[in-house]
Amino acid sequence: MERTLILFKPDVLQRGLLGEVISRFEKKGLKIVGLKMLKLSPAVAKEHYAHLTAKPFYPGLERFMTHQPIVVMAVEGVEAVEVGRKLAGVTNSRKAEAGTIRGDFSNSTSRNVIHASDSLETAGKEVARFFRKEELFDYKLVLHEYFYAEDELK
Ligand code: FUP
Repeated sequence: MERTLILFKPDVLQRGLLGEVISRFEKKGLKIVGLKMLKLSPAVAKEHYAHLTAKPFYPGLERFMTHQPIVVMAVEGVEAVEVGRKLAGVTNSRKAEAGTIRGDFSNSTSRNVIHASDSLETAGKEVARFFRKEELFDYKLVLHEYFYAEDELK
């Protein structure tokens, strides 16, 4: 099982979409193992977007991401990182496929509703960035056996 970090950007709360977007992950069969609301600090924004701090759009991105609360969620599932990226859709929401979260709920490269970790290595760092050990829950999701076959759960 993999864990991945999903972050709901300030536009989600403002637009009243949190429940609907979280529901996409639940319906897909991903197990929520951590969930909380917080205000991103400029320092953590710079760490989270370290690969983008030199880009011309970075100051605007940091302003947007830090001006209102966000929600972070850690989910678990088979190949959860790839599944999370697929559910999210591509960065530019105008190009994101219909049926993806960005494709269905946004129309921008910046106000694009969610972030999803892009590799297993990044996911490990991002889950640890936002959650302390005791904030992550290891529990049995009874319905997992209806989402996955035995061989997939090994
Ligand atoms: P993603 O992994 O899809 O979130 O994409 P990136 O890590 O490349 O980008 C992270 C965030 O930077 C985007 F979600 C929004 C912002 N961004 C812009 O504002 N403008 C751009 O042209 C590219 C990214």
